[in-house]
Amino acid sequence: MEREIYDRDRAGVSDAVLLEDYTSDDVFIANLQKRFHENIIYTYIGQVLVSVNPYKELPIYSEQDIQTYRKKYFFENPPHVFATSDNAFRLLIEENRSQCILISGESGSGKTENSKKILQYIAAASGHVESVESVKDKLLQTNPILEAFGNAKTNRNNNSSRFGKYMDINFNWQGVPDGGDILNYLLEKSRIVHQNANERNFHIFYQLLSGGDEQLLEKLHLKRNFADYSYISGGDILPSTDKNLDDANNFKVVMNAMNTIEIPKEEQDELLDIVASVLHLGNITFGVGEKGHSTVYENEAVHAFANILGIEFDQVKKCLTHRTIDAHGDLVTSPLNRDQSFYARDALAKAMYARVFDWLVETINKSIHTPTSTSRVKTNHVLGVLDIYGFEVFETNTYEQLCINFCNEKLQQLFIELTLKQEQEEYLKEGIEWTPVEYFNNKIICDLIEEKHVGIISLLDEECLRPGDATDLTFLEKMNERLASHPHYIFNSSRASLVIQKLVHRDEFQLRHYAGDVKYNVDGFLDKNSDLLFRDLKEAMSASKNSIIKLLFPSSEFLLSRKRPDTAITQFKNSLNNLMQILASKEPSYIRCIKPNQLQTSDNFDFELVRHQVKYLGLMENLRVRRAGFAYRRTYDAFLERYKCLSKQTWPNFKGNPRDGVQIIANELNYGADDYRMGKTKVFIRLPQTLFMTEDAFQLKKNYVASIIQARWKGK
Ligand code: AOV
Ligand code: MG
Repeated sequence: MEREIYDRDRAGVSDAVLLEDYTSDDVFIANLQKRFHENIIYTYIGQVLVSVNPYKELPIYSEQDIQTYRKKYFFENPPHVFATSDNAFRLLIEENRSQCILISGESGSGKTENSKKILQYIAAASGHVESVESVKDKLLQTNPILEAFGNAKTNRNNNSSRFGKYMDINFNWQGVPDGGDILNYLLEKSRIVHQNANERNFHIFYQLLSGGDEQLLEKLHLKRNFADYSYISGGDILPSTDKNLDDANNFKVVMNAMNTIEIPKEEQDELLDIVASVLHLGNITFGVGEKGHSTVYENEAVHAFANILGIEFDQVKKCLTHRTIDAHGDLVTSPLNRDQSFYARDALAKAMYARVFDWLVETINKSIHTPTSTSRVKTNHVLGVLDIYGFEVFETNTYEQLCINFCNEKLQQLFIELTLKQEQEEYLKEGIEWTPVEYFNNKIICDLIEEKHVGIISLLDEECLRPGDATDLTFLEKMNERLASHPHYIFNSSRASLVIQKLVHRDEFQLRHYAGDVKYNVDGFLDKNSDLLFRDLKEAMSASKNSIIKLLFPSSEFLLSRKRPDTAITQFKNSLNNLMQILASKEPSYIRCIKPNQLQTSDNFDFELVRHQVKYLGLMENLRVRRAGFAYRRTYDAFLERYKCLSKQTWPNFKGNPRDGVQIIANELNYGADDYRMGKTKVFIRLPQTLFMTEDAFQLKKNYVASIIQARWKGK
């Protein structure tokens, strides 16, 4: 029998469900390691795909590979992201069930690369229809633009996505992609004004300076030297050989992508004006004038900033050194001190960039929206791909990690809802006897964070809105008081045990997340959550001649006395809950990505580092649940259709009840009594071996029949 593509056990086992000892993480990881060293990066846990980043180009993503996985069942080929893509694609097209693929894993584990492969697969597998080729191009070209503006070099990943992304791909009735829609989450905007050692700001700044031609740079009053700009010279400015950091070339790629997306030339120009103006803004500095009030140094940067954005020079100076408050209809202006001016400047830079990023996503969406978007809602022809930050535990964790880890709690909750609960319900519906699996339901942690009036988010918002002396520490005190008895909330107090007193500092609290304990330092929580931008800055921006900036800072924002906008974390919570609703309406597939080492090098598998991730991704729990249940199930009709050739009684057509036909095949192949169950409409198979054995018999038969036919032809 041909074993080229059928070689599932070349190294280790292709499905961890097959491991003898499925409770040991050592065994599980050793299997991943063995495969990794054979350049086999994909492994299943049932239908969950585990992917280990190879940190080198492997010849496994060609057009030929796409064809290998096209219209094949999971178990016919070795594990691959193309198999996951094909499975989702076919359930969507053939069974009209809308799908989503959820990709998670820590920074640098390969989420974004896998998400691109899914898109590549869908674009190639969905056939070539002239009228939609441009839509496919557009969908593919959204990546370089969003990466230029939303990705950066970090210590963990040279091309780290600093935002979460959910993308819907829409299909027309022929099963061809005809549009899409992107939702973005929580751009890490603090990066605009500060980068850690060896990290960089968002790629676009370096790309513009390296790739823009002389004329463009002159128009934008820019010099080619990174070190001249304070917002991008704090971290790493050394040239690199990584293609992700080939700034000059990537600038061309981005500008081409903008043309493909059909962003008009004038808007492209205005967009680059804004990028340049942020660089200039970072070079505006302040001195101390009369009475300790802040004054703007009149350097080139202030002029360039005012000039490029088309704002009066005096207004720029004034908005950076004053603050106006609306006191019940009376506008009261007071001068800022030097520190406050720097704060205002940085707040403006972050607001400008974050709003422009949102604008960019919206502009891309307009370009890729399906023309008949109303009819799309009615069909289930949508495949969503979620590429979002995994669980984070650093030396010091703060506001951003709380948001990210909260997001992971919500995804885990969804996983429980969708997979475990549904799984149990299906057994019930099909009348299959089954002992429910014990699993930890993390709803208690989600509630601890988000429950109205009593959760951490509510307490934080309360402190942000409380006038007077609210500080990060009063917020912490409030939590310590209100959440003291919660089993997942740990804090330092004189009554706490010595171990905890030593472990959790006075300015920290610890959460017992589903994936492990994380300590959070409260420093900066109130500030980041309030996300204040002084009125004077908004007013100046709304006066800009740059139409994008004008649009993003509408005068209504400060003229109409509106309700205070939601805090950052509340906005995040709302958008997450919206995402959960979208995902819950779809059938999920999971890709769990693992980073093999911290050095970003190939052929290097750090066992302990992987163990850490296996734990945080909850993979052993995944495996336990899979083993406890029936890994595969198929309707009687579908099973019989494929395997009817395996018994004389069912071949070529079985006239009776399909359930009886399946039973005949199970008997013929000597299925063990415990290997399968017959439900009301489906056959349930416990382990992949049984399925593989069935598939092997099928392949043998197929080859045998083919050889007979061939022999007959030759004989003629
Ligand atoms: P991430 O998306 O999970 O990190 P990426 O997908 O950006 O991680 O992967 C990081 C780098 O690893 C890429 O730039 C590639 O160099 C390499 N890589 C990943 N997957 C593959 C693959 N299948 N084949 C070859 N190289 C690969 V983050 O966005 O930081 O959380 O925020
Ligand atoms: Mg990424």
